[in-house]
This record gives sequence, C-alpha cells and structure tokens, in this order.
Amino acid sequence: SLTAEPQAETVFRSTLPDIAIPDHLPLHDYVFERLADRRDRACLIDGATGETLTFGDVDRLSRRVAAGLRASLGVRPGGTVMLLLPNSVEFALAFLACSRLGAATTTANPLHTPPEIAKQAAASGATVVVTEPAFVAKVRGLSGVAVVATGEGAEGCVSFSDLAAVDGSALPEAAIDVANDVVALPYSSGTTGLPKGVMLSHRGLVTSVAQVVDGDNPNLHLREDDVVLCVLPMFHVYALHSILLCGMRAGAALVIMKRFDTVRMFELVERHGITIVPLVLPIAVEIAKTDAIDRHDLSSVRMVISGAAPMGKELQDILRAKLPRAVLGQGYGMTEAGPVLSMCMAFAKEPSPVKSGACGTVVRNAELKIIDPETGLSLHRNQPGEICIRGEQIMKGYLNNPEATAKTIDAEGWLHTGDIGYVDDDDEIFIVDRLKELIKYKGFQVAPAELEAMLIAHPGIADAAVVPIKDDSCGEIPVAFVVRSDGSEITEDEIKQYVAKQVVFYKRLHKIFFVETIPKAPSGKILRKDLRAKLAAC
Ligand code: 4UU
Repeated sequence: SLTAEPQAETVFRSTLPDIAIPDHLPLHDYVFERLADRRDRACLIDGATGETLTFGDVDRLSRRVAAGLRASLGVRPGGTVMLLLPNSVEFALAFLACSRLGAATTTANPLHTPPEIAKQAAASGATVVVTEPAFVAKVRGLSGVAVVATGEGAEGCVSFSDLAAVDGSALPEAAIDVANDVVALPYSSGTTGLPKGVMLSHRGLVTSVAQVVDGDNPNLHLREDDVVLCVLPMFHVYALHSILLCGMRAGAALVIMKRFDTVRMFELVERHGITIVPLVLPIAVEIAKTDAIDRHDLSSVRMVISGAAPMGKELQDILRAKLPRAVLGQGYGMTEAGPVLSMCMAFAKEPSPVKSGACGTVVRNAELKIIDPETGLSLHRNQPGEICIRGEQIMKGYLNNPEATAKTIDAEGWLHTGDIGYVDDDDEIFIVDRLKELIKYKGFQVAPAELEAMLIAHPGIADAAVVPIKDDSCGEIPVAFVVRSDGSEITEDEIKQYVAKQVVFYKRLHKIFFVETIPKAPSGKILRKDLRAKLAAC
C-alpha cells in the first residue's frame, strides 16, 4: 500500500506486575509512612560510635533541623541547600529536613575543590551549605551563602546542633506540589557536556523507591529486620536512593560508614549483623583479593548489590565463592533516570534466577526500549542498542537548561541513557558499551568536556580530548590526548599537575598522549571512538 504502517515499538516491561504507587505524598511522608509501627526500631547507626537513632528520633530530629533551617537561615519552599558532607547522621537529617521544608538538596563530594564547589553552589542557587569543620575553609569565600557546620567549634558558622535544638513541633506544614517541586538536585553530566543539576521531584523519587522496594513481591526485598551497610557515599544518587531512602521506606536499619576500609567493614558486618551490602566495583575488588575475609564471620550477609559501573562475570564469580550465603546481583542506575532503571530479580521476595554479568530487569511501572542509535527505531531482544526508559520516576529535566533536557528526554517522554545494551530472552539487561562521553572512575562521574575545557584554557595546549581506558579495579581511568600549541614544550607531568590542582581526585588524568591533531567529525565533534580504539591497540 502507499500509506506506511507506523512501526510497532518493542517495549520491555518488568516481569513483576505494576503496583499502585502513592502520587500524593511528599518524599519524607512517604518514607515515614509506617512510622507509628517503627518508632522504637533502629534507623541510623553511626558505624564509628555505635550510636543509634530510632525511626522516632530521626522523625523528631529532622523536624527540628527543618525548623532550625527555616528560623535561623530562612530556608523556604523552593529554596536550595547544599550538602557537602561525608556519610553521617547529619546528612540524612538535613536531607529529610529540606524535604519537609519543600526545599531542594543539592549534594556534592566534600573532597571537591573550592572552584568545583563554588560552581555547583552558584548554579544550583544554594543559599545554605551544610558541611563539616574540616571543609569549612572550602566554602568560606562563597558569597550569599550561609555555612552550617557539624561537630564543634567551626568559627563563623551556624552549628548543626543549634539547628537541631530548635523546637520542631511548631514547624508549619509546607505546601508541596509533589509532581513539580524538586527535592533532590544531584549534578550529572548526562550524555554530553558539563555537569548539570538533575531535578528529581518528590513524586519522581517516591516512584523510584516504590518501584524497587514496594509491592507484595518487591523487586529489592528489604525487610524490617535487615541491616544495610552504608559505605557508598550518600551524596551520590546510588546510596541516596537505594540505601538511605529504600532502607528507611522498608524499615531497615542503616550502618553508616564514613570512609571505606576493608577490615573495618568486615568488623561492622560482624558487630551489627549486616545483611545487605551495596557496593561498587573497587570494593568488590578489595573483597575478592583480601585474605582478611577468612578471619571474619560474614555469614549474616544475605544480599550483595553492585551498581554504578559494569561488573564482569569473573569478578562476580569470585565474590560468589567468597560469600556463598549471599545472593549477588546488580542494579543499573543513572542520576537522570530517577535513578534506577533495572534491578536484579534474584533480590525479589519471590526471586527468579539471574545470569552473572546481567544488570537486572527493568523496574515495574516503567517502560524500557532499545533503539538503533542511527535510526531511532526500536530493536528486538538480543539486539544491542541505546537503552531508553520512560516512567513517572525519571527527572523533570536539567535545572535552567531546556536544551540539554530536550536532548535527553524526547517528545514522547523517553529518556535516552547513552548506554548501549540489550535485553535477553529472560528479560535480563546486559550493558555492553557506552555511546556517551561519560567516564566512570570507581563509579564516580568524570565529564570529559570539563577536563577538555580546562586543558584548552592552558596557553601551552592547542587542543585536547579526554577518554577512558579500562582498569580492573577502578573500572575506567581518564587519560588525555593533547596537541601542544606552537612552541610549547609542556610536559606530561606539568599537565597532570595543572589538572590535579583544580579537580577532585577521581578526575585526575593518569596519562597524557601527545599528538599532532585530535580526530574530529566535520561537525567538530571529537571522534572518541577512534581515540578509544587507538588506546585499545597499544
Ligand atoms: C554498568 O551510577 C549511577 C547510579 C547507579 C545506581 C543507582 C541505584 C545503581 C544501582 C542502584 O540501585 O548514576 P550515574 O548518573 O552516576 O551514572 C550513570 C551511568 C549509567 O548511564 C551507566 O553508564 O553509570 C553506568 N552504570 C552502569 N554500568 C550504572 N549502573 C551500571 C551497571 N552496569 N550496573
């Protein structure tokens, strides 16, 4: 016929049925929904001191901190607070407090450099930074920003404990528009360019948490008697969502660890009977190679979750042998996706078998498709292409950046991840490559565009491109191809130092290759694939 039939799309769904997800509750009310039954149960345990806050304590203290932020620092609905904190009870309290106020929390790694912090503080419109005394010097210079410090005696700062001493009972209930008000504003570079504020609404995050831990047969079955290790940084969306929020919603206790140490981690597992261990590749590598594991009883661990970067079959098999009582699997997330796209079905209440190397099955109440990156047409099972996801959980968009938003979420509401993967005959997702520029070092995002701009700003450098090379324990490490400017004799070490001074540790360049030109498409776009191929060949 002359009229072309519209092509039917191949859309993948969870093997679990959809459920009713609350669409009216602000995030804090959702995670505290069953507070009445849990008031006296442990919620947050400080790994260093063993100090425990119950759900009742966390509810009460987060109200107080909210009242304090409002009364002393003028935080109002629509406002933004930056958390520059390592894992701590204060992180959780401040996050929940902002949610109560109808304010957004933007999170950053406290190891970021002052310029990195200043950029995010300004772009996000933060009026308050909550940090530790050790990092106060990094934020002193920010204009128009009040600084709150935890602990003792940070001069010129509002003390966190004073905020928490404010009477929370008189806190007015903020009028929150759950569909539109932003509760979390993490920064991500997405598929291209510089880091951007990712607007996650109350409804978005409620949906994402519910997709994972709610329902009669939750995809990630966390129970009230579970004890979840929180060593992954809460400022990254993986821990914020899948540890803090999912843990609280499910009524589990969290053991908070400030910095990773293999033996300390094993000790905490034994002391608290930790049952759930969410981790990233470098931690998995540590567990796989240490003998210390034989001197500790880790039999309480029933689930090990890996995410944020690929984990190969070999490593998964070693871990499985070391922790024979634990179910091991992966979650696949992306900040913009809200964040979870898929979760291992072996973690479900009624589990199904999974394959090593798979990163889960699409979450319930969502649609996933695989498209041909060239034509945009959807592909069938076992055919690799760009992974796209649609659902109530995805971001509202990038803050103040409608162009970047439109490039990531199309007119039909599909979020394009920039990841290349396929869905197999059992609905399991395998990620095989990345279309986007993003580099992941130990699960942390490195945006090539940010480093390239920095490199090109140096007078000794005419052009530059930053690409990843594979690494067994870090996943990927950033390296640069550099074209020296005329007459420049800049050395590899000088370039590394120049960058290292300006960025957080995981964005440092590990190797510089001097070249005559950077391969580019006629559009000016760097041909990253060519550079990656060049590296793979040497
Ligand atoms: C291969 O990494 C994250 C979020 C991870 C996460 C969250 C909740 C994992 C499990 C969970 O429960 O977010 P971003 O924005 O820092 O990085 C997103 C990118 C993805 O697009 C993909 O390229 O990180 C990569 N990635 C993975 N790659 C994330 N998870 C995986 C994975 N395998 N399991």
